[in-house]
Amino acid sequence: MNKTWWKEAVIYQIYPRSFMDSNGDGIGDIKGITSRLDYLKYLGVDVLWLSPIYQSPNDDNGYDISDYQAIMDEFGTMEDFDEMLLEAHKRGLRVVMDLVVNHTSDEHKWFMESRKSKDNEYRDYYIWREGKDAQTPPNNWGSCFSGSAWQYDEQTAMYYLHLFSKKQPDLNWDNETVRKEVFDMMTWWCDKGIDGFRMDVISMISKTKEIPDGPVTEFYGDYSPYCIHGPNVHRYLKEMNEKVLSKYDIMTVGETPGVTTEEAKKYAGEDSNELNMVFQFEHVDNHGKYGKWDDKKWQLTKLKNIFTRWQTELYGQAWNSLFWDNHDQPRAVSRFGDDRPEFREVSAKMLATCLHMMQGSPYIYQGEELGMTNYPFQKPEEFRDIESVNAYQEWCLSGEVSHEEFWPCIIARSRDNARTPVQWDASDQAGFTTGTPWIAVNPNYTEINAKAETADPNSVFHYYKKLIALRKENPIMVYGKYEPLMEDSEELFVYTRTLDDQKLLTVCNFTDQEIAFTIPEEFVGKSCLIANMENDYGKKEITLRPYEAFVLI
Ligand code: TEU
Ligand code: CA
Repeated sequence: MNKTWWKEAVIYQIYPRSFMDSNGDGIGDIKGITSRLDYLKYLGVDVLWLSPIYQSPNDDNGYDISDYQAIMDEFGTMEDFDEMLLEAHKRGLRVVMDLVVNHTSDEHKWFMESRKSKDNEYRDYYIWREGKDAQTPPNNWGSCFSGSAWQYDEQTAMYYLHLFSKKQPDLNWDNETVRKEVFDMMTWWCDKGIDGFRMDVISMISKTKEIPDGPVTEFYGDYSPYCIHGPNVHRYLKEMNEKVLSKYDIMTVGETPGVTTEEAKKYAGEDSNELNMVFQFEHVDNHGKYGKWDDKKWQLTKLKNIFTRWQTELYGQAWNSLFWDNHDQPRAVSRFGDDRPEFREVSAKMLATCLHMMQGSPYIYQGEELGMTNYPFQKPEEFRDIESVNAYQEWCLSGEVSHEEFWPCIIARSRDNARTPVQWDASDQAGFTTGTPWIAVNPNYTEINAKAETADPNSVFHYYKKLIALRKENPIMVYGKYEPLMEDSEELFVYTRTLDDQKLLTVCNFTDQEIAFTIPEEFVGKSCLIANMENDYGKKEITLRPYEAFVLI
C-alpha cells in the first residue's frame, strides 16, 4: 500500500460560522480562524477542513454558493483568507476547502441567467422539466429539506430540481460546459495553494435521464435510485481527476451519502483515479419511525458490524475516513457516548479511542476534542438550521405527529446540536464573540471549554492530543490490518490491528456497567499504549469500569 500524507493525517473540521468571531457581529469568521491556529497546532492536527466560506445568501449556511471565487461577506475578505492560508502553512497545517458543486445558490449568476428564458445560454446549466401543471411537479421526489424536490418557476412556467432547499438548484453535470466551469474554478483555488477538497454530496452529481416517481418514504418519493451513484458519476470524477486533481499534491474526500463498500472502492480505490477517500454514513443513518428524526441508540453489535465491514472490505483496496460527528450530526458524546456529568468525559475519551485506533484517516469535528455535548433545546424557535425548521413544520405543525411525540426525536438529531459556538473559555458567550451569537452558546460552557481543558492534563482535550501524537509514533495505527474480536458482545467493542510482527488490542466498554474481561493470552503482560482510566492491565482477568477504554501493544 503506498504511503501518503493524507493517510497519516488527522483532519479537523471547522464550521466557520460557529468557530470564532473576531469582529463582534456574533458570526464566526476567517480572522477568527487565524486567531485560533496555535490552538489547533497545539492539539496536533495536520489538516483543517473548512465548511464553505464562499459568497452565499446562507439559506443553508454557506452550502448555497452564489460566487465560488469570492469570500462570504460575513466571513471577511479574500485578503483575510490569503492571510489565514499563509499562517496555517507556516504552522505546517494544510487547508482543505468544501467543494459544493452538486448545486449552487439560486442567487448565483448562472441560475439568475438560466431562469430568464428557455433559450438562455445558461438554461442547460440546471435541470429544468415540464410539470403536469403549475401545481403538479414532474414527479414525486422529495427534497432533503422537506417538500417537493421541484420548484415551479413562473418566468418560463417550468420546474427546476433542488434535492436540498429551493434556493439550492441542482447543476446539470451532463453539460460539459458546467464541468469545465467547475474544473476551472477548482484549478483557480488549487493555484492559490489550498491542499484539497471535501466534496459535498458528490455521489449525487449524475442523474438518470429518465425521472420516474420514486418509492414513497415519509411524505414524498425517494430520488436516490435516480440521483445517487448515477450513470456518469465515475466518468465525471475521473475527468475531474485528470483535468485538476492529478496536477496537485492535494487530498480529496467525497461526501457520498448512500455509498456501499463496493461503491466506495470505485470512488476511492487505490487505482480508481477519482478520490482519495469517501465519507460513508451507515453508522449515522439509523433511521426510525420519523426517518432520521429518532432518539434511539444503536444496538452495539449492529454498530460494530458496520465498522467491521468497512474496515475489512476496504483494507488494501481503498481508504477509510473515520468520524463520529460533523456539522450535520448531533454531538458524538451525546449520541454514541453518555453525556450525563459523571460519564461525559470518560465516554468521550472511550469514543476517541475506539475511532482513532481503527484503520483510516480520523476526522475531529470542532468541539469534539472538548467533549462538547448536544444543546438543551426547549422550543422550535431556537432552531437555526433549515433542515430542522422545515422538518418541524412538515411533521409537527402539519398535525402529522404531536409535539410531545416528535420533540425528543428532532432535538436528538438536529444539526444545530453541532452548530452552537465552540466553547473557548468561561467568559461571556464562551469567548466565542463579544456580541450576540447567531445561535445560542450551550449553557454548559462554564464547565466545558478549551481554556479549562488545555490547562488540565486529564481533560478530553489532552486525551485527543495524546491519541494524535501516538498516530505519529505508531505506523500500526495507520497501516495495521483490523480484525474484530467478541463480535457478539453487546457491551464491548474489541478489535486488533496487525502490522508486520506488531499487534495492538483495543478494548472499549460502551456501557455504564462494570464488565469482567479476560485479556487474550497473546496480550497478557503487553504494555498499555493509552487508557482513559487507571487499571492493572498486566493481569489476565480484569474488571472494566463504565466506559473504560484501553489499548495494549
Ligand atoms: O449534506 C448532505 C446530506 O446528505 C445531508 O442532507 C445529511 O445527510 C443530512 O443533513 C443528515 O441529517 C451536505 C452538507 O454536509 C450539508 O450541510 C448540506 O446541507 C447539504 O449537503 C446540501 O449542501
Ligand atoms: Ca464575525
